Amino acid sequence: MRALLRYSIAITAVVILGIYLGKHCVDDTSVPDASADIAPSPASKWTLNYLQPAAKWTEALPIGNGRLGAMVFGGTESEHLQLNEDTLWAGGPYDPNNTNALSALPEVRRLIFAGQEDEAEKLIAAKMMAVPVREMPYETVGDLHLEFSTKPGVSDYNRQLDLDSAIARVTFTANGVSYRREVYSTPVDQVIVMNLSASKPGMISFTARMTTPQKVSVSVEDGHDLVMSGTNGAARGIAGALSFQARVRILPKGGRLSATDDTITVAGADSVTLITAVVTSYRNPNDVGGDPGAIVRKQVQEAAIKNPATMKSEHLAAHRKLFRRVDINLGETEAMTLPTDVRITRFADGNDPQLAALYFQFARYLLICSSRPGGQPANLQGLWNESMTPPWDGKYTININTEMNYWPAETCNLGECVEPLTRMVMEMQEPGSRTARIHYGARGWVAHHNTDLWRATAPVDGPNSGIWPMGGAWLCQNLWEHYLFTDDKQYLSKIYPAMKGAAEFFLDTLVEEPTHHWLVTCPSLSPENRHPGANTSVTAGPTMDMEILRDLFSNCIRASEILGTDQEFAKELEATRSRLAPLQIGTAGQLQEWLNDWDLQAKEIHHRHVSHLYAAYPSSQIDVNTTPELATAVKKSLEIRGDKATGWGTAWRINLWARLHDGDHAFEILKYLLSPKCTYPDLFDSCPPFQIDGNLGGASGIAEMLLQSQNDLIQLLPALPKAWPEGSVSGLRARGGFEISLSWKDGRMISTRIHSVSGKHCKVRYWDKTIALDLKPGETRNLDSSLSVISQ
Ligand code: FUC
Repeated sequence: MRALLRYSIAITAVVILGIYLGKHCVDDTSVPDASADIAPSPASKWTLNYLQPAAKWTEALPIGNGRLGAMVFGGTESEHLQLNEDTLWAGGPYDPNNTNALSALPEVRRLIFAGQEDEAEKLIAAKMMAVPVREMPYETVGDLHLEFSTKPGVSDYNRQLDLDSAIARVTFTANGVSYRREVYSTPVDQVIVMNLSASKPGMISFTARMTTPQKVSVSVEDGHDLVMSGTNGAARGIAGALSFQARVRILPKGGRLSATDDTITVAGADSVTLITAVVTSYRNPNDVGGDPGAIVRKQVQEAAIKNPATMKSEHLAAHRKLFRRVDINLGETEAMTLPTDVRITRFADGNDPQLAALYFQFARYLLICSSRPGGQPANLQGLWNESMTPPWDGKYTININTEMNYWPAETCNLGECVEPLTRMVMEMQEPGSRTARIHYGARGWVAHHNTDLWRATAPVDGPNSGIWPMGGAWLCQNLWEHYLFTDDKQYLSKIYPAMKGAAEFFLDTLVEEPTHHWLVTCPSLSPENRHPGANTSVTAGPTMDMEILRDLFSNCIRASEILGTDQEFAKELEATRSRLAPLQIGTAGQLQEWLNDWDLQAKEIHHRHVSHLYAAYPSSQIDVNTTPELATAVKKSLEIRGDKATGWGTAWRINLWARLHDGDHAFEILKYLLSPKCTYPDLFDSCPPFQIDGNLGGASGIAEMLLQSQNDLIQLLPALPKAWPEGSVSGLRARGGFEISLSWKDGRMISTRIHSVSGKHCKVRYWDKTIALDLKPGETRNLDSSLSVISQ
């Protein structure tokens, strides 16, 4: 308790200092060499703080440059960096399509329409699933350990993750010596840099070694490089085809270096820098012929001779270019002075609005660190995974999780981070067209509910989750959103072929259901919810499929107009769209999840997925302004489903309640998301176990509470909860190419700034007042709470 009090006083002082510095010094990118500076950094409001080292992985702190990541444990007697590289997955290029699938398709459809979905499920399991039936897992690189000769007797311990500089820090005192450690993964030089320093010369001694569950050999080169070379694992009969290398260069100032076959010891150094590079031989899903040894040697060599201050300032600049675009203040209280793990346990008490702001910025940090242009998209765990067999293989689950990862990308001004997702969709077209042809005899391309590094697209895991042909179509919606936010026609012409191919698949595979003669998908399912028809999820025309198709077709039609192409195709889509099964309101007043009104009899009435509510979020087909009756049905469905779910299921509900303009309800759910039930001590989302989607979906929900821009209307503070009476946010993005900053007091907007990045016309609404604005790209307007234009 006394330690806590001492910490509180210290942090209060540094927070005040931090706020002061934040206001008065704009940038500190010209920082001197960190190894020379051992004073603890002032804790800024964007810092995660702890009073003890991480005892387990979900207490360690994530760093990453989009491709190369680490979890930093911050021990005093040892340091542990668990390493990840985003292309280190099991297996190699493979073709999982099942040549038996097509011949089984007519019978599967017949059984489903005859109400024998359980029989259909058996046939699907026997004939239509991928071979192998599971995809490849994402794997850990391994671990770098430093064992220090520091003995017990440590005081003033502090461990931080500074989101604004993307640096993990550890400071403590032992036997009269102050120690400081900084670790960051730089997107500029593609290496992880660790600086160790001490207040007295000659006080840093440790032995470095690497461990891993991978097949590797570890050696020491030139007395200062620890080199781990290996090959990835085989999985499910697919041989490992990747090689990889991790190289750690140890650069002491003062002291001595000595080595064994596989360890390096530093004795009595004044300071030490470690530079770690990891690369695999992956080039693209069909090419694994890279030379990781040559690349890591070059990366380490170049980083080792670079001026350390330059390396750090370039890292800070690259990170802050993205991170500093958005600022947010939801209110600040004394609770900010507590360690982050303690704050999570108390958030529901209602006295710590700043933790919601920190959670929001942490999600933006995670997206920046796990999804930078040129790398792989953020997977189920973003970039961070300690296992060879992570939960759900750490893959891309595209029946919600991957899409959710990118929900905050546009609203929270991180549009560049969508590039890896766009590239993944581009790469999925070719394998997806094989799956379309082999499994369905169709044109275009299709992906089911998962994909991996190799871009597998066939149905996996089992019929109850796998036989869902909408994964590619939903991903196209994320890409379309990027177009809506940027108005970038060049981008649109790049993604249009993927949208068109996704739509073509459905033109060839939609079938008429026998009762109403609506066009439906079959076989399919409402992600992963068993219906009471036959205690299986296998069905025809679930509501979500129809909603995704309405978006896909409408977007293609719109794109064909904008790009001046494919008029005939657009007409065909229009005709098909009008025959899709409509949205239906069930007897309980709810939006029906299936063609039949089964919702209230479903076994898992509180199911984590709220797939049929896709139309209200992330889509905007259902909107409180334009379709109030359907919005009421969505509300009813949400009430039936309940507020609590897995981490990501909870986050989805926040976005939905925000879209229903019920900020207080959204906030109540946020309290649950930001409690130990759904959040680990390091702020990682707990599904459980760890999945990054809840973090990213949660941030998106907070953004939706403050600003919405669907259906050509920018709405200011549409779902502001009473818990945040005063605050401000800057840099949020709105569809059409606008950037919005606003502030509020006593629950009312007091000022808003609209900046046109590329947009021209917009309609802005606050409460019941709406105005139309015409802006030139680059122009900024200020509005007050009456929505008067107060300056231009
Ligand atoms: C979906 C969800 C699970 C889990 C998995 C990764 O299948 O239904 O809860 O999040 O993805």
